[in-house]
Amino acid sequence: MTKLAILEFPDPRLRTRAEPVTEFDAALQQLAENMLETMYSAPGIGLAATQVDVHRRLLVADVSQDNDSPHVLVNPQILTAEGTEVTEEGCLSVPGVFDEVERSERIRVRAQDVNGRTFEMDADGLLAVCIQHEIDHLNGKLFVDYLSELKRSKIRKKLDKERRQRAADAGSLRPQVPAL
Ligand code: GNR
Ligand code: NI
Repeated sequence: MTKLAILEFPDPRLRTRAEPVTEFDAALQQLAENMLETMYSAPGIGLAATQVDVHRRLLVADVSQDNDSPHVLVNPQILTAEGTEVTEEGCLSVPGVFDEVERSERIRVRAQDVNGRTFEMDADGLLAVCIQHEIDHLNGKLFVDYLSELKRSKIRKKLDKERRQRAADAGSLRPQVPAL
């Protein structure tokens, strides 16, 4: 098992529209396992392949308290959606940012499992929100796209600043060897 690196906003690769999965092989199974490990260790309740720079239609989710209800959805499609609800969302690709987004309250989803078998599931509450958030990722969309341009530009500046600070910290921590 391997923890994968997560792309961060405004990385343009997060804007890629993922292609359908067509090969249900050992590599896909390995990718799903690695995505679950990456999600659990983050920690997060969902992860789309797009976020780990794999542009295929695959997502994982687990909204349980005990991390014992993993869902793996390949080529997911929302069949029906009902109601609306507003949830405070966050995203592993937009660290430290939380804001309200309106989405459908209940959804019915058709997807394939890692072996290519088609199934349908109903979701509501946080799982419904999470699946909609992850399918957005597969379409190159981020939750911050639902916010105002002003908020988005503030978020971009905040993340840029944090990245610059991290880079500077890493530089000053590097052992300084005397020049020859
Ligand atoms: O961990 C996550 N929490 C979350 C909270 C509210 C709505 C959506 C999410 S998904 C997010 C993980 C993530 O970024 N998935 O793409
Ligand atoms: Ni996300």
